Parts: sequence; structure tokens; C-alpha cells
Amino acid sequence: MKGIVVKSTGSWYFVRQDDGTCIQCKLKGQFRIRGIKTTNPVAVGDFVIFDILKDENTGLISEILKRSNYIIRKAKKLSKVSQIIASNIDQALIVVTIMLPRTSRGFIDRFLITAEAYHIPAIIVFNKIDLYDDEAWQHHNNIKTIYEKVGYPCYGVSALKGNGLEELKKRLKDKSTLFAGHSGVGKSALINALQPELSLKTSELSPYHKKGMHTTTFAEMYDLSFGGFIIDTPGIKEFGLIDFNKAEVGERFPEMRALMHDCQFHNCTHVHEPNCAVKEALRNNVIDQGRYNSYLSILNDDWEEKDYE
Ligand SMILES: Nc1nc2c(ncn2[C@@H]2O[C@H](COP(=O)(O)OP(=O)(O)OP(=O)(O)O)[C@@H](O)[C@H]2O)c(=O)[nH]1
Ligand SMILES: [Mg+2]
Ligand SMILES: [Zn+2]
Repeated sequence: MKGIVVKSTGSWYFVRQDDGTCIQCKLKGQFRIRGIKTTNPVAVGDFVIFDILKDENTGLISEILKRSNYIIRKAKKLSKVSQIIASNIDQALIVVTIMLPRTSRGFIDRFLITAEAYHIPAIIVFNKIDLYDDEAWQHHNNIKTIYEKVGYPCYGVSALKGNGLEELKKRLKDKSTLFAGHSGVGKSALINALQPELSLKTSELSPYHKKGMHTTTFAEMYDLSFGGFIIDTPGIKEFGLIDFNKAEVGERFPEMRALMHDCQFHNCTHVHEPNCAVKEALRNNVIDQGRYNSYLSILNDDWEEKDYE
């Protein structure tokens, strides 16, 4: 039997077959992706081969079919173990909020460069625009302009009031889309707004710190009635990068990638070298200072990790 993993609890995997029936499966033996230590050997989106156990309504997964791609992160900067958030996706969408809770530029950029590393188109959705005052709108427009210039589609929406949803639906139609972001940004609320029958659980932010309450606990894939799938995921605090080296970081910033061949040195790190096209673009405001700061911080983390490992 063949099917797609639509939910994983760590011990149970819910596998959907072509006819729409869903069967609860366990894993047979040990699974590993070669070279990567993962907390979850099977992820939502994986196509698997399984056997139905006799006299039971459960199955046993014996094989994972080759993934076309996946999004992976480390939960903590120095952790050696990684987590595959989802696999076989057409696009990765990060839900961000300018306030309540605040999503940092660094977090957005780490998500984006991971998507770049696996050649997965990324989308930025700013939720909770209903909460904005003039200042927040100005901030929103600044950030949106920066990312659109780099080439990332951006949407401003309100899951609560329904603004911007029709436009977003066009982007989601007939695609398999990962929804990721901090806890409390409204990933599940947004999915409910797009597909009300789902009635996914959501909860208010914590009263004191105004942070999310980690309401969604397992990644799960849902059908969209207008075509396509969404994978809702638990909120993540940090997006730790895995499996990259310093020389590759610049290539994962599209605006740097476009210029790096004009640097004097072919192995330019765009930090201290003379005649660096990236730094020239930074001086001319062609490259955004915030994006460049993210670049530097990612380079620094890499060094730190190298010291440890
Ligand atoms: N004002 C406003 N509140 C929203 C909006 N979208 C979501 N919220 C609220 O934000 C809170 C968190 O929403 P959730 O959908 O649970 O957030 P989540 O991203 O799924 O969080 P986790 O499952 O913990 O990762 C809820 O109280 C929602 O009602 C919005 O567009 N505007
Ligand atoms: Mg949720
Ligand atoms: Zn350079």
C-alpha cells in the first residue's frame, strides 16, 4: 500500500491513501536520512509504503519514497539534531506579525534562506493587519517593499476580519503549502479563515508576555476545497540553520547572488574584501541594511557552531 503522511504524532503516523481513506501507522524498525540526524524520521508530506496489519485497523510503514524536497531546522543553535518540518512541498509560507507577537527580521531571513537552500519558493504573509496603527502600517510597508524587491511575494491579511484572503487563495490554489512561523502569529486562525469547516484549535496569546501558547502540537496536512493542501505546523521559536557552509550563505540571498560575480574575489565573503559588489550595493541602498545584518549574523552563528562541532 502507498500513501502520504498527513499527520505525525511521533509515535503514530496518519497515512492517507489515494481513495481518501486514512490509516494510522507505526514505523517498522529504524529510519534515517543518510547524513542527517533527525528527531523525526518520517515527516508530514512523505510518501510511504505500508502494510495493513491483520485483524487491526492499523498499518506498519516499511519504506519512505524519495523526497523531492523538505524544510528542516534545528530547534536550538547548538543542537546536533534537526527536525524535518515537512516534505514534498510546492511552497513555504511564513506567517509573520509585526506586533502581538513580533517576528524578527532575523527569523524571517533564516526561514527564507532555508527555503532558498532547497529551492522551495517562499511567501511572506503579514497577519493581523487589523491591529495596525499608522506607525505599524509604515513599518509593514517598509518591510514589504524590501522583501518584494528581493523577489518574495508578500501579502497583508487579517485572519480575523478576512482582509486579503481572496488574493492569498490564488497563490495557494492547487499547491501544497507549508505554513510556518512563531506561536501565536495566527497560522491556524488563518487556515480556518481560508477553510472554515476545519475549525482548527487556536488560542489567545499569554496575558503577560503576549506570546503564543503553542496551541498546535503536531504538523498536519489539510485539503483546500478550492484546490491544494496546507500543512499547519506548531509554532517555532528559533529557526536554526543546518548543513551549510560560510561560502554558500551569500548565494542564498537572491540580491547578493545577483551581484557576487562582480566582486573582485571569487570567494568574496562580502565582509572585509576590497572591491566588493555587495558592499557597494549596500552603500547605494540597493541591498537593504537589515538583510545584510542578517547575513552577517548567520555567518557568525556558523563560526560559533563550527567551534563546537
Ligand atoms: N487581531 C487579530 N488576531 C488574530 C488574527 N489572526 C489570529 N489572531 C489571534 O491570534 C491568536 C493566536 O492564533 P493561532 O491561530 O492560535 O496562532 P498559531 O500561529 O496557530 O499558534 P501555534 O499553534 O501556537 O503555533 C488567537 O487568539 C487568534 O484569534 C488576526 O488577523 N487579527
Ligand atoms: Mg496553531
Ligand atoms: Zn563581495
